[in-house]
Amino acid sequence: MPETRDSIHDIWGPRTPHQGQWPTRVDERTTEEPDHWVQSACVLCSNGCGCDIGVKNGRIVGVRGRAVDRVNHGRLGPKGLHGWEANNSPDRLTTPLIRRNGQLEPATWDEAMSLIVSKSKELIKEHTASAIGFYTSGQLFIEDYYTLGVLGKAGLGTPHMDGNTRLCTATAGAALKITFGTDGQAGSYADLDTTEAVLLVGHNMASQQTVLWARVLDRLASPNPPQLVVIDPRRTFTAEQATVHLAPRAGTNVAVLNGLLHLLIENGHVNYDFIENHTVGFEKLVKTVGKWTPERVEALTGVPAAKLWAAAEILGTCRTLVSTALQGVYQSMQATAAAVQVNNINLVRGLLGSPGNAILQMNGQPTSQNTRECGADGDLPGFRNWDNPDHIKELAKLWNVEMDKIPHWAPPTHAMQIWRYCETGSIKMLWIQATNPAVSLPELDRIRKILKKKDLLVVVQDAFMTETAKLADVVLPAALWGEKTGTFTNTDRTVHISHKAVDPPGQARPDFDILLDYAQRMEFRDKDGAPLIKWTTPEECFEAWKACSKGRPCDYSGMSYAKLSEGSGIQWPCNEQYPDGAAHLYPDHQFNTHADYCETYGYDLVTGAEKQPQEYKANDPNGRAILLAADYEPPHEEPDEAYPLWFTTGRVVHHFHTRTKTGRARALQAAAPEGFVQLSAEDAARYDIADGDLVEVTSRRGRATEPARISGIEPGLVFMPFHYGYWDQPEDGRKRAANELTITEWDPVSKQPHFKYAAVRIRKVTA
Ligand SMILES: Nc1nc2c(c(=O)[nH]1)N[C@H]1C(S)=C(S)[C@@H](COP(=O)(O)OP(=O)(O)OC[C@H]3O[C@@H](n4cnc5c(=O)[nH]c(N)nc54)[C@H](O)[C@@H]3O)O[C@H]1N2
Ligand SMILES: Nc1nc2c(c(=O)[nH]1)N[C@H]1C(S)=C(S)[C@@H](COP(=O)(O)OP(=O)(O)OC[C@H]3O[C@@H](n4cnc5c(=O)[nH]c(N)nc54)[C@H](O)[C@@H]3O)O[C@H]1N2
Ligand code: SF4
Ligand SMILES: [Mo]
Repeated sequence: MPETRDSIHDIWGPRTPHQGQWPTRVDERTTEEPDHWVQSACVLCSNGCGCDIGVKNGRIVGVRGRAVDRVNHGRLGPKGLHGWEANNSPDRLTTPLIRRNGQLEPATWDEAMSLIVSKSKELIKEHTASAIGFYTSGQLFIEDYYTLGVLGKAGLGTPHMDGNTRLCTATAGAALKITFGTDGQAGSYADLDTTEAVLLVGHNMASQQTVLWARVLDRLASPNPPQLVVIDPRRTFTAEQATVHLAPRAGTNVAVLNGLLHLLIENGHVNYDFIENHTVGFEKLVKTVGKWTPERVEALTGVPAAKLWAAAEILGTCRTLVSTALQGVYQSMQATAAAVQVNNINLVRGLLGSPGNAILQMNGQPTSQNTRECGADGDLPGFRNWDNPDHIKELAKLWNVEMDKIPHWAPPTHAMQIWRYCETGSIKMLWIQATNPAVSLPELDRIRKILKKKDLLVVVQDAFMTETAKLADVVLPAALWGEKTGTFTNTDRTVHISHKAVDPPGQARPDFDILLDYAQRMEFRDKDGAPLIKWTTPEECFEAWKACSKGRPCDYSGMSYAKLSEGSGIQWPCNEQYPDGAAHLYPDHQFNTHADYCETYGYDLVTGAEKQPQEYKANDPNGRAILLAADYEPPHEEPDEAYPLWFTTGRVVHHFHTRTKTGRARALQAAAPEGFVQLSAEDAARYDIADGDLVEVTSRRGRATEPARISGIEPGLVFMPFHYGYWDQPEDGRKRAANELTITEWDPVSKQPHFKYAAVRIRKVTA
């Protein structure tokens, strides 16, 4: 059976050095010869690699990278090549389940949907739709999100809808809005093909977007390699390749980035023309970063002054620069404040909007961009501004409903607050879709308690019996990728279509069908009494979404299912001006900050308070980018005598999140069968811990026990991957999930929780 390469051991595959045009290499892995191939793209990270699904006798038997795809030029990584095996797992949910007398029992679709609908109607009657909350995902399709967004906002009228994207890319969205006026990535992956320098902040690209990293490795192997600056407290695969690796103390990103900005300005490595003509806020930035001399940065962060200088020299002298940020920024202290400083580095140098220049406030999940675009989270569809009545009016017109039906009297409720309302009892029905909060949210003991509450009806829509589904009142079996048709958008605005290749198992149904069924049974109407949801197929929904997006930055109006199926990935905006999509936003350095167009009127970075529209309009940036300064703030919980170590969490290359898929792909699970506690050699010696010893980690919120792994990490810091929940719990029954330990706190602006810091203590349990 063709397996073109061993991606489990050789993660990135053989080098194809390049400069300017990344060569094609088609990776394929099938377990049987397919009788046909179906066009799709991978959904196991935000990279969105184009692939074809191999089908034999109605079953998925493998995948093959699409040579013509603009994202991956044929390549696939270990998750992409193996993850599909989960579709065929015998563990798939095949029938709805309803909890009766404490037990989840098989039920018909009609019983399950009737129960959800009668509960919804009862709650609306007694408490208004505000008693209903949705906790959705970054892993569904555009068609699902848009349907959900419309039925939630114009059907039910509940403000309580957000996704696990709050844990993932809320900060990416916030940072882009704050600097450029609206969400949307200012650059393309292709910029990596020519750029002179790459800055990766809190982003372990080598493990987390393996195919994108292959693109970087191929540049590094070329005669004209880019310089690489990596900021990460751990010596990751990514950091190993760095020209300069800054390893700051966890939680000190703002100090390091301010130190870099200070050196850029002090050394005159800034583009004053650009700053003067295309930005606002430079003076305040100069003042704020001026305090962050290399010596002061070193004292606070542990980054040697000479290394900061070396990094600033690269960032200050390169003629093109691609900067990225991910969870080491978004889930760490001062998330939005730090992410915005990454934007500021490119801005003060004027490196934006042209080949080789990009700011990628990375996404993580395959479709989290779409949760934000379609308004299935705390955003409005089409990057509209909840505080701008004209934007609400546009939506009301589009959906043919009264303006007041659409909640806009306060910011949409963010996920952490939704969970709080469930805890306090004002939300009485929580519909969870394509996410596994009983493993992925902070402070799991609290989350389990909430899910078990008698006065909260929990609906879980998933393909597997997850830790969360086990605690649900109603379980809806969902079709997975490959079993349904839809579209989605990767980090660099590339939209792919994924066609249905096989039927879902048993009675499992596509999420789209489940949502339409709910809308129909709820009898949602527009203001003329016609059905609110006017589409019955994914393609019709895509057409409706195109109309909603037209004229907004994420303009899909020039795309169609046919066009997406002919090629292999189209970037938005795609419209009359850009019929084949645009590689760069802001080529003319005109940004989306006009008061009547922008997605936010801004925030106070320290308190998170949203600014008043009048305040923004009085100083309308009118198309200039906003250089927002932020000073360093110490964290609330710091190591002390009782909990003397820092704790941080993240990922490994072979697993995706709570492993519902990768844990069911034989070779991936075999490559990383269990979690670990990563320690520095210094700390291991101090606590008399050897590699492989079982170590108990305790925080103020819980404990978890895993084997020690002694390797490249800053002393004083302990790392655990968060992949290991309980569905395949080892015999000993010990608590092992990293999120037993994490803290219920979030960034004031983006409301993204702090998975990357907590104070802990450790002890050896057994050798
Ligand atoms: N293999 C694999 N790939 C994935 C995923 C997966 O689960 N597995 N998930 C996808 C998703 S949804 C996401 S969001 C992305 C996440 O991708 P990444 O953000 O790259 O992954 P993480 O491991 O969460 O965190 C990145 C790094 O942040 C560092 N870090 C921790 N604290 C700090 C800090 O204070 N400052 C700095 N500068 N760095 C810090 C950690 O050491 C870690 O190496 O990956 C996507 N790709
Ligand atoms: N400690 C710590 N915690 C973290 C993080 C961290 O770095 N550290 N990272 C956070 C981040 S960035 C993320 S993105 C989250 C991820 O956390 P989760 O979203 O909880 O993780 P997944 O395991 O991807 O859960 C997705 C679920 O959707 C199901 N599913 C997949 N496809 C479909 C579909 O098409 N339809 C339906 N209905 N279901 C489907 C899967 O079976 C799975 O149960 O975790 C967050 N939690
Ligand atoms: S890099 Fe991401 S999208 Fe590409 S194959 Fe790997 S998991 Fe899939
Ligand atoms: Mo994520």
